[in-house]
This record gives sequence, C-alpha cells and structure tokens, in this order.
Amino acid sequence: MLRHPELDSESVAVKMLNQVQHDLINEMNQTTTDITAKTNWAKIRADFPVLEQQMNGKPLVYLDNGASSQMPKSVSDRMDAYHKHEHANVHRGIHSLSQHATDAYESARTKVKELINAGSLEEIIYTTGTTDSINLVAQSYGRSNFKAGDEILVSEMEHHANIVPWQMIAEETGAALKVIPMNDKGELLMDEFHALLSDKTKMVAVVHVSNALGTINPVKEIIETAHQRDIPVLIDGAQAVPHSKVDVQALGADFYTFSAHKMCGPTGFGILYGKKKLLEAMPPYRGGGDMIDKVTFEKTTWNDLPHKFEAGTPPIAAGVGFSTAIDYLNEIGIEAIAEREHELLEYAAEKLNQIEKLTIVGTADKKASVISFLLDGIHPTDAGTILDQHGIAVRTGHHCAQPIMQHFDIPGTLRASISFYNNEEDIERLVEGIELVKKFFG
Ligand code: 7TS
Repeated sequence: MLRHPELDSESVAVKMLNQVQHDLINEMNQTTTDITAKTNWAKIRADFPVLEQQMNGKPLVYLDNGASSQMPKSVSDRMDAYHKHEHANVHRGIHSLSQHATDAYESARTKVKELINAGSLEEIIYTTGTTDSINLVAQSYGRSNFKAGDEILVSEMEHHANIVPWQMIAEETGAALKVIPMNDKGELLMDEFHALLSDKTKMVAVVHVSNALGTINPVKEIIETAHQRDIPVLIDGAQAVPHSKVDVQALGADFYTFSAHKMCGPTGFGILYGKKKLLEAMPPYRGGGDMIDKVTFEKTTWNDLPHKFEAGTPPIAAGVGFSTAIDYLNEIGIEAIAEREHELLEYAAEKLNQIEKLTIVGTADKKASVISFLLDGIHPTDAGTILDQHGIAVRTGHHCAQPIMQHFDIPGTLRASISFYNNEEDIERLVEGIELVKKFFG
C-alpha cells in the first residue's frame, strides 16, 4: 500500500479529521443541550478565523453570507490535509492513494443524500454549483423535452441563474418563458401561478428562498400543483439548504440545486438532486472521461448515474471539504442554525425599522435571514462604500436579480445577509454604520 511516511494504519489527515470532529463533538455536547439558548455561539464564531481580522482599521463585520459564507477551520484544515497527504485522481486508480481520494471525495455524496433525504446516491450529481446544476437541467432535460410552443415557468424573484439558462434553451427550442409575478411585499401571487399553468407548461423553475428579498416560497404547494398536470419542478435551493432542513422527498421536487460555498464549504462545488427516473432518461450534458461506459469511434455508451453527468477530473479537494462542511453544520444542528438566524433576523429587523429614512425591501410574512434596504436619497453603492470603510461588508446592487429591481423600480439595494456565526454586536455595528452613512450624506 502506498502511504505517506507518517501514515501507518490511518492517514494523518483522517486522524486530524477525527481529532477535529472529536473536539467539535465534545464542544457541542457541552454546549448544545438545548438548541439555541444553550448553544455557545461565541465559541462557534471562533471557528471562523476570517472573522477575527480588521478591515480598514475596524473589526470586520461580515454580513454578505448570501453571496458566500465563511469557512470554519475544520474545513480548511481538511482540505489542506487532503492536498498534503491524500491527493490523487479519483475513480480511476487501482493504487491505494487514488482509492483513498475516491473514498474521501465520495463521502460527500452520502452526506448530501442524508442531508436532503434523497432516495439514493444515484440521485446526487456533483456539479460546480447551483448555476452549473440549473444549466445541466436546462441543456439536458430541456433540449430533449422542449419544443416550439412549450412554456417554461419561472418567477419574478429568480436569481439570474434560474432565468438565463432557461432563456438560452427556450431560444434554441422555440419554447417561451413565462413569469409568475409577485406583490410589493415580495410574495409570489399564487392565483397567477395557478392561472399560468397549462398544457403548454413543460417546466416550473422557482427559487426556494430569494437571495435578494429573503422570501421563503411555498415550494411544496407549487410542486403539488404542477404535479397535478405532470409538470416537473426545479427548485433553486441555494439560499435554503444552508439555513433550513430540506427534505426533497417530502417536498416532491424533481430537481433541487445548491452550492457548497454558501454552506461553509469551498467554491467550485455544488449539487444537483434529481429524481432517478428523470436523470436516467436524460442525455449527458458534457462528454469526456469518467462519464462513459465504452468508447469506440462509431459509438459511445454512457456510465451509470451519477457519473453519467460528471465528465472529467472534478474539484476533488472541494468535494472532500464539502463533506467536512456538512459534518460541521450537522454537529451544530440545522434546526439550531435556523433558530439562531431567525433570532438575529428579528433583532436586525427591529433595529433597522427604528432608523428613519430606511425602507426595507422584501417584507414577506415568511422570511429567511436576508434584509434588503434603501436609504432615502442615498445610492446603495455610495452607502455600501462608506460601510466598507467602517469594516462592514454588505452587498449592494441588484444581487443578480435584476427583475426584482425592475419590479420596485430601484437601481438596487443594500443587503445584509446573516449567518449563525454573526452576533448582535454585528447588527449593532451595522446600525451605527448606517447612521454614519446618513451623517456623511447630510
Ligand atoms: N440561486 C440563488 C438563489 C442564489 O442566491 C445564487 C447566488 C445562485 C443561484 C447562484 O449560485 P452559484 O453558487 O452558482 O453562484 N447568490 C449570490 C448572491 O446573492 N450574491 O452573490 C451570489
């Protein structure tokens, strides 16, 4: 067996991981006896070295978690250990290092399956992220199922990743894009949704949680309604899986997509969940190594699921890191995370509502921990620049959801997106920062 000199029966990385997990479990056992109240959130925050730094001379307040979350040390350590001691290409080597790398990389698939309660490992396709997952479905399912006159139904609050891939395939196939409108609170108009469904509808693609408004959409109802007409449904879960318990079987989703980098994992890695029957019938999206069964110049046959959709050498370290990220989230508990983020959202909403000349954009009854807002007479970009000078990172602009901004007739918003490792002090610093912005602009 080929091993690093330090590796005897177990690799250094595995030992390290076990130790990290052991410490974490011990820590969690001491602190999470009663969900949020007894969870030691300060200790959890200390798992994120990035949050300890100064930015522009002030302690960093990171409130751009919707764009990308931060990575706990256990995940970066795991990826580092993989690079130092375990790297080899996956799925192709008979040698031990390759087999070890394959096991580490494939462990994420089992954890994702459990995390979202998929029916089998074959239903978990590795992609480079939500965008890639949606493009895969549009190019593979769409190309082989859409024809001129068909309709694809999206909503007015989609991220561009759940609009543009459908527009591209619609243009090629002659299908048309239809849009479920929303009200001024940022809630989908369900009557309009019902009215838009017809025999022409061949796909419904809707976001679970809006990245720009925070709205939690009634996706179960959407799926059930579409299924009454045998229409498949894709749910963009990029902002849902990191913050709430998602059960794809209970939802009945045909396709469900998300990204590792929004859930304490690395960039360049994500998931497409698809029902096995649909995935089996779909042609591959990309051709190359690993996705084939037999290749001749006359004809090539495809590998089984999930590998049929995973051509070429993947981002192996990212998969290994994502596996540890899921462990990390599970050890805190997704329910505890959801509760803590809700607590911080309520705190932030209460504080921001007290600020004069501040308007919150997106006031749905059911909301996740995203607050978009505007300051009277101050462009979001100018406000964001001043906040940054005070060490406060928020996102400004259209948040890759331009149709939302068109709905409200605004250029963009400031957006604070909160994670479980934020705290009340971060919110207070944001409030102070907003007051400074207002003072600066008179
Ligand atoms: N869908 C939603 C709802 C998202 O929030 C994002 C990214 C994507 C799709 C695309 O994910 P990706 O990982 O493939 O890029 N959202 C954001 C955001 O809110 N700010 O920056 C990226």
